[in-house]
Amino acid sequence: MNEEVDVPEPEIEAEYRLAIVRMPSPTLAQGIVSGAHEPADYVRFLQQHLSYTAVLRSLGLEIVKLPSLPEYPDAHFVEDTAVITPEVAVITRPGAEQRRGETEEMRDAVAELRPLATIEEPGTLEGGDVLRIGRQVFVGLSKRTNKAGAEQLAGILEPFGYGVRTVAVKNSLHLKSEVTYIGRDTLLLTRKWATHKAFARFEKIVVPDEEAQAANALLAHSRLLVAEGYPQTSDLLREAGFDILEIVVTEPHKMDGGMTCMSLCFQ
Ligand code: CIR
Repeated sequence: MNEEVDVPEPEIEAEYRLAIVRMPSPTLAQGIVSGAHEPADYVRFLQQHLSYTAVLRSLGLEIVKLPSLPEYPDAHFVEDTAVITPEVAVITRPGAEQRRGETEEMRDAVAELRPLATIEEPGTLEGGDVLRIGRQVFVGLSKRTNKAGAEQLAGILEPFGYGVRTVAVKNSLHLKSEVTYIGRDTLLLTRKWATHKAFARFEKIVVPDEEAQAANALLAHSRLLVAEGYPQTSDLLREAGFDILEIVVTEPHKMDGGMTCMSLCFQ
């Protein structure tokens, strides 16, 4: 695993064929929340999830829709359960113990699509901590993802030519809560990450402090899905020439999830 040195130039692809999503469960109000949010509303969540899925479909992605899992109230945040590259699907081992069982439910869905690898104990890893930009992979070491998990991921991906580098994530759920790749060699990120040396070589758009939740955006087919309700961020992106689609995600935000978290998009 590479801690300091730059890894190969990325080959970036965001032309996806498939998106795996999972229907939200009526139990979602029992999901994990970090702060004193108003609880997410199931019906509104469902509407927002359907709109999100419809947008991905309208961009040409085929949607694999998995059923809700009432025993796992956070299971619609499918991103955390697998890391999918063109070569392999890595089934994760969430640091949140109450989410661990979600991965077995994802294993079956991806087994036909890719060779499988698995993060094993004592490793923990959640997909929200994995920022893949072509063959360059940044792994956030957070409360959910530990060094053993990152090392296992590196051991799986490096033989395929990926460079894997860890970055410490403090005071935030996941790396991608703070930093996402939006195409054109550019990162959308919060101010505290803007000067991080790991990301020195990228162009950057820094979200205003009061719009920190807007940093999680999803690039798909040259369109950028961003959270609706963050006008300064949307203006910055439009001014920089990004083709944005604003999506309402008030309910996922109440559960600390966002745009990337609700799908696994891949070729
Ligand atoms: C959790 O705490 O695990 C969920 N409530 C939110 C997960 C969001 N996932 C993501 O950002 N990749």
